[in-house]
Amino acid sequence: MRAVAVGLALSLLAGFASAQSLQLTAADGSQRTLSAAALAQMPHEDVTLNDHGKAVTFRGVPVRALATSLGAPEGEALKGPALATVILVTASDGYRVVLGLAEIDPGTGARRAILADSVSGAPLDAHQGPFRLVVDGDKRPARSARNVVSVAIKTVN
Ligand SMILES: Nc1nc2c(c(=O)[nH]1)N[C@H]1C(S)=C(S)[C@@H](COP(=O)(O)O)O[C@H]1N2
Ligand SMILES: [Mo]
Repeated sequence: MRAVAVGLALSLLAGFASAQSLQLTAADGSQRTLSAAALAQMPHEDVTLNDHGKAVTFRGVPVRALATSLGAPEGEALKGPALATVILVTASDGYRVVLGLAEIDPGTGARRAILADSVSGAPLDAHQGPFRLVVDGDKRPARSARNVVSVAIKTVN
């Protein structure tokens, strides 16, 4: 009975820990976990979401910086076959959004996109957090995946 209670407590803790971290997949297929605390230490930028006509400014880590840390090509290397590189963002409910790497590269498409971890100075609530994708300039919030759980670099075949 006691063992069951301890097991239950441990699995609840593990569930909480996984909800507060991101699963990352690098260009070479290797995987690692990034905690919310580690994400919070990375440089942040503000991006405003057009939420059905209402402007809401989020703060988060540029997706380009995450992609760079995962070995995605950058600078002069971002041409030829590298232009088939995409970033797959997946949420806890299975909602998926793909961004083309060149689209968000500052030297190419220069569209700013962040993985937001706060809004108005406060962490994101359970409805949308702990992480939400926010793409600058989108006319509607459809690409703004809430409850993001993983970010993966992929190459389209
Ligand atoms: N995880 C997840 N994110 C999502 C969606 C979803 O179904 N699941 N819907 C998208 C769409 S179509 C919109 S309009 C907004 C809606 O966010 P809201 O429910 O907070 O208004 O979230 C976007 N992000
Ligand atoms: Mo929507």
